[in-house]
Amino acid sequence: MAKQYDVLFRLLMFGDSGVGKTSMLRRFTESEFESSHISTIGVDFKMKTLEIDGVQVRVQIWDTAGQERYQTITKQYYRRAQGIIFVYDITNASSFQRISKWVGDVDEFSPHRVQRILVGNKTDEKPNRQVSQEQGKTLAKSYGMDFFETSASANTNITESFTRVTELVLQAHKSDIDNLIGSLDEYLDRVALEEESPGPQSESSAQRTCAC
Ligand SMILES: Nc1nc2c(ncn2[C@@H]2O[C@H](COP(=O)(O)OP(=O)(O)OP(=O)(O)O)[C@@H](O)[C@H]2O)c(=O)[nH]1
Ligand SMILES: [Mg+2]
Repeated sequence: MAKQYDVLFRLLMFGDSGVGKTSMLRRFTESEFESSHISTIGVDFKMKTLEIDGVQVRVQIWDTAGQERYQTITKQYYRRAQGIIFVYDITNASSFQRISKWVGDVDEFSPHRVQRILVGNKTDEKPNRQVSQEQGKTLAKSYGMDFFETSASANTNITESFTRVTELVLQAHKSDIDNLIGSLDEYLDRVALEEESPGPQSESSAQRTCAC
Protein backbone atom coordinates (compact mmCIF):
# COMPACT_ATOMS: atom_id res chain seq x y z
CA MET A 1 0.00 0.00 0.00
CA ALA A 2 1.40 3.42 -0.92
CA LYS A 3 2.37 5.60 2.00
CA GLN A 4 0.08 8.62 2.18
CA TYR A 5 1.58 10.33 5.19
CA ASP A 6 4.97 10.99 6.74
CA VAL A 7 4.40 10.57 10.47
CA LEU A 8 1.82 9.08 12.78
CA PHE A 9 0.98 10.61 16.15
CA ARG A 10 -1.33 9.47 18.87
CA LEU A 11 -3.51 12.01 20.64
CA LEU A 12 -5.73 11.41 23.68
CA MET A 13 -8.82 13.23 24.89
CA PHE A 14 -9.69 13.43 28.59
CA GLY A 15 -12.42 15.11 30.59
CA ASP A 16 -15.61 14.40 32.51
CA SER A 17 -18.51 12.50 31.01
CA GLY A 18 -20.73 14.71 28.88
CA VAL A 19 -18.27 17.56 28.21
CA GLY A 20 -18.34 16.74 24.49
CA LYS A 21 -15.15 14.78 23.72
CA THR A 22 -16.83 12.39 21.30
CA SER A 23 -18.78 15.25 19.73
CA MET A 24 -15.60 17.24 19.12
CA LEU A 25 -13.93 14.24 17.55
CA ARG A 26 -16.89 13.44 15.33
CA ARG A 27 -17.12 17.05 14.23
CA PHE A 28 -13.41 17.05 13.38
CA THR A 29 -13.22 13.71 11.58
CA GLU A 30 -16.71 13.33 10.11
CA SER A 31 -18.18 16.87 10.11
CA GLU A 32 -21.13 15.54 12.07
CA PHE A 33 -22.85 16.42 15.33
CA GLU A 34 -25.37 14.41 17.37
CA SER A 35 -27.47 16.09 20.03
CA SER A 36 -27.96 12.85 21.98
CA HIS A 37 -25.39 11.69 24.53
CA ILE A 38 -24.20 8.12 24.12
CA SER A 39 -21.44 7.68 26.70
CA THR A 40 -18.23 6.23 25.34
CA ILE A 41 -17.49 2.74 26.59
CA GLY A 42 -13.83 2.41 27.53
CA VAL A 43 -12.05 4.02 24.59
CA ASP A 44 -12.65 4.58 20.90
CA PHE A 45 -10.50 6.18 18.22
CA LYS A 46 -10.66 7.95 14.89
CA MET A 47 -8.03 8.90 12.33
CA LYS A 48 -7.37 12.02 10.29
CA THR A 49 -4.52 13.32 8.13
CA LEU A 50 -3.38 16.92 8.45
CA GLU A 51 -0.75 18.80 6.49
CA ILE A 52 1.48 20.89 8.72
CA ASP A 53 4.57 22.69 7.37
CA GLY A 54 4.57 20.41 4.34
CA VAL A 55 4.49 17.27 6.50
CA GLN A 56 1.57 14.85 6.12
CA VAL A 57 0.68 14.04 9.70
CA ARG A 58 -1.66 11.16 10.38
CA VAL A 59 -3.29 11.52 13.80
CA GLN A 60 -4.87 8.67 15.66
CA ILE A 61 -7.14 10.32 18.22
CA TRP A 62 -8.21 8.27 21.22
CA ASP A 63 -11.48 9.31 22.77
CA THR A 64 -11.70 8.11 26.37
CA ALA A 65 -14.75 7.56 28.55
CA GLY A 66 -15.30 10.26 31.15
CA GLN A 67 -17.24 7.93 33.40
CA GLU A 68 -15.39 6.93 36.57
CA ARG A 69 -16.04 3.23 36.07
CA TYR A 70 -13.78 3.11 32.98
CA GLN A 71 -10.80 4.74 34.70
CA THR A 72 -8.81 1.52 34.92
CA ILE A 73 -9.13 1.09 31.15
CA THR A 74 -8.38 4.68 30.22
CA LYS A 75 -5.32 4.78 32.51
CA GLN A 76 -3.72 2.15 30.33
CA TYR A 77 -3.64 4.70 27.48
CA TYR A 78 -1.89 7.54 29.33
CA ARG A 79 1.60 6.44 28.33
CA ARG A 80 0.79 5.96 24.68
CA ALA A 81 0.14 9.54 23.63
CA GLN A 82 2.30 12.29 22.20
CA GLY A 83 -0.48 14.86 22.65
CA ILE A 84 -3.36 15.32 25.09
CA ILE A 85 -6.52 17.41 24.90
CA PHE A 86 -8.18 18.12 28.25
CA VAL A 87 -11.82 19.09 27.80
CA TYR A 88 -14.34 20.71 30.14
CA ASP A 89 -17.82 22.07 29.51
CA ILE A 90 -18.18 25.85 29.95
CA THR A 91 -21.74 25.29 31.23
CA ASN A 92 -20.58 22.87 33.93
CA ALA A 93 -18.35 24.29 36.69
CA SER A 94 -17.57 20.91 38.20
CA SER A 95 -16.17 19.63 34.89
CA PHE A 96 -13.80 22.62 35.01
CA GLN A 97 -12.82 22.00 38.64
CA ARG A 98 -12.04 18.38 37.82
CA ILE A 99 -9.52 19.33 35.13
CA SER A 100 -6.86 19.42 37.88
CA LYS A 101 -7.70 15.79 38.69
CA TRP A 102 -7.37 14.75 35.02
CA VAL A 103 -4.10 16.64 34.64
CA GLY A 104 -2.73 15.14 37.87
CA ASP A 105 -3.60 11.59 36.80
CA VAL A 106 -2.05 12.03 33.38
CA ASP A 107 1.10 13.75 34.66
CA GLU A 108 1.80 10.76 36.85
CA PHE A 109 1.84 8.33 33.94
CA SER A 110 2.57 10.10 30.66
CA PRO A 111 5.97 10.65 28.99
CA HIS A 112 7.56 14.01 29.76
CA ARG A 113 7.53 15.23 26.14
CA VAL A 114 3.75 14.95 25.90
CA GLN A 115 2.10 18.12 24.54
CA ARG A 116 -1.12 19.28 26.20
CA ILE A 117 -3.88 21.79 25.47
CA LEU A 118 -6.98 22.82 27.42
CA VAL A 119 -10.40 23.17 25.77
CA GLY A 120 -13.64 24.65 27.11
CA ASN A 121 -16.43 23.23 24.94
CA LYS A 122 -20.09 24.25 24.29
CA THR A 123 -19.59 27.99 23.69
CA ASP A 124 -22.85 28.01 21.72
CA GLU A 125 -24.65 27.66 25.07
CA LYS A 126 -23.89 31.25 26.15
CA PRO A 127 -26.82 31.76 28.55
CA ASN A 128 -25.77 28.69 30.57
CA ARG A 129 -22.11 29.60 30.90
CA GLN A 130 -20.67 28.85 34.37
CA VAL A 131 -16.95 29.15 33.57
CA SER A 132 -15.65 32.43 32.16
CA GLN A 133 -13.16 32.57 29.33
CA GLU A 134 -10.77 34.29 31.73
CA GLN A 135 -10.92 31.39 34.20
CA GLY A 136 -10.13 28.96 31.39
CA LYS A 137 -7.21 31.07 30.17
CA THR A 138 -5.81 31.42 33.67
CA LEU A 139 -5.95 27.69 34.35
CA ALA A 140 -4.35 26.87 31.00
CA LYS A 141 -1.60 29.40 31.68
CA SER A 142 -0.90 27.87 35.08
CA TYR A 143 -0.27 24.53 33.35
CA GLY A 144 1.65 26.12 30.45
CA MET A 145 -1.01 24.94 28.01
CA ASP A 146 -2.58 26.61 24.99
CA PHE A 147 -6.28 27.31 25.49
CA PHE A 148 -9.29 27.16 23.18
CA GLU A 149 -12.99 27.62 23.63
CA THR A 150 -14.90 25.47 21.17
CA SER A 151 -18.33 24.40 20.08
CA ALA A 152 -18.75 20.98 18.51
CA SER A 153 -22.34 21.96 17.82
CA ALA A 154 -21.58 25.23 16.01
CA ASN A 155 -18.22 23.98 14.67
CA THR A 156 -16.21 26.72 16.35
CA ASN A 157 -12.45 26.25 16.89
CA ILE A 158 -12.65 22.47 16.52
CA THR A 159 -10.17 22.15 13.64
CA GLU A 160 -7.99 24.83 15.25
CA SER A 161 -7.72 22.89 18.55
CA PHE A 162 -6.82 19.54 17.00
CA THR A 163 -4.43 21.21 14.58
CA ARG A 164 -2.70 23.15 17.35
CA VAL A 165 -1.99 20.13 19.52
CA THR A 166 -0.72 18.27 16.44
CA GLU A 167 1.57 21.20 15.58
CA LEU A 168 2.96 21.17 19.11
CA VAL A 169 3.65 17.43 18.88
CA LEU A 170 5.28 17.87 15.50
CA GLN A 171 7.53 20.64 16.85
CA ALA A 172 8.47 18.56 19.91
CA HIS A 173 9.41 15.57 17.73
CA LYS A 174 10.83 17.49 14.76
CA SER A 175 14.45 16.45 15.16
CA ASP A 176 13.51 12.78 15.62
CA ILE A 177 11.31 13.00 12.54
CA ASP A 178 14.01 14.61 10.41
CA ASN A 179 16.31 11.73 11.36
CA LEU A 180 13.78 9.01 10.80
CA ILE A 181 11.67 10.21 7.93
CA GLY A 182 13.69 8.44 5.25
CA SER A 183 13.46 5.03 6.91
CA LEU A 184 9.85 4.92 8.05
CA ASP A 185 8.23 3.58 4.90
CA GLU A 186 8.06 -0.03 5.95
CA TYR A 187 6.70 0.83 9.38
CA LEU A 188 4.11 3.21 7.98
CA ASP A 189 2.93 0.69 5.41
CA ARG A 190 2.28 -1.74 8.24
CA VAL A 191 0.45 0.87 10.31
CA ALA A 192 -1.60 1.87 7.27
CA LEU A 193 -3.08 -1.62 7.20
CA GLU A 194 -4.29 -1.15 10.76
CA GLU A 195 -5.52 2.38 10.46
CA GLU A 196 -9.16 1.88 9.58
CA SER A 197 -11.36 3.84 11.98
CA PRO A 198 -13.69 1.58 13.93
CA GLY A 199 -16.57 3.92 13.06
CA PRO A 200 -19.25 5.06 15.51
CA GLN A 201 -19.20 3.67 19.01
CA SER A 202 -20.40 0.25 18.12
CA GLU A 203 -19.99 -2.56 20.60
CA SER A 204 -17.54 -4.23 18.28
CA SER A 205 -15.24 -1.20 18.12
CA ALA A 206 -15.29 -0.87 21.92
CA GLN A 207 -14.37 -4.52 22.27
CA ARG A 208 -11.62 -4.22 19.71
CA THR A 209 -9.98 -1.25 21.43
CA CYS A 210 -10.40 -2.72 24.89
CA ALA A 211 -8.74 -5.95 23.85
CA CYS A 212 -5.39 -4.35 22.98
N1 LIG B 1 -24.79 22.65 22.94
C1 LIG B 1 -23.75 21.82 22.79
N2 LIG B 1 -23.86 20.54 23.13
C2 LIG B 1 -22.79 19.74 22.94
C3 LIG B 1 -21.58 20.21 22.39
N3 LIG B 1 -20.71 19.18 22.35
C4 LIG B 1 -21.36 18.12 22.84
N4 LIG B 1 -22.61 18.45 23.19
C5 LIG B 1 -23.63 17.55 23.77
O1 LIG B 1 -23.19 17.10 25.03
C6 LIG B 1 -23.57 15.75 25.24
C7 LIG B 1 -22.37 14.90 25.57
O2 LIG B 1 -21.51 14.85 24.44
P1 LIG B 1 -20.45 13.67 24.22
O3 LIG B 1 -19.62 14.10 23.09
O4 LIG B 1 -21.09 12.36 24.15
O5 LIG B 1 -19.63 13.76 25.60
P2 LIG B 1 -18.36 12.92 26.06
O6 LIG B 1 -17.41 13.87 26.68
O7 LIG B 1 -17.85 12.11 24.93
O8 LIG B 1 -18.98 11.97 27.19
P3 LIG B 1 -18.46 10.50 27.68
O9 LIG B 1 -18.28 9.65 26.47
O10 LIG B 1 -19.55 10.00 28.58
O11 LIG B 1 -17.18 10.73 28.42
C8 LIG B 1 -24.32 15.30 23.97
O12 LIG B 1 -25.70 15.45 24.18
C9 LIG B 1 -23.83 16.29 22.91
O13 LIG B 1 -24.78 16.52 21.90
C10 LIG B 1 -21.51 21.58 22.03
O14 LIG B 1 -20.49 22.10 21.54
N5 LIG B 1 -22.61 22.34 22.25
MG1 LIG C 1 -17.65 10.12 24.64
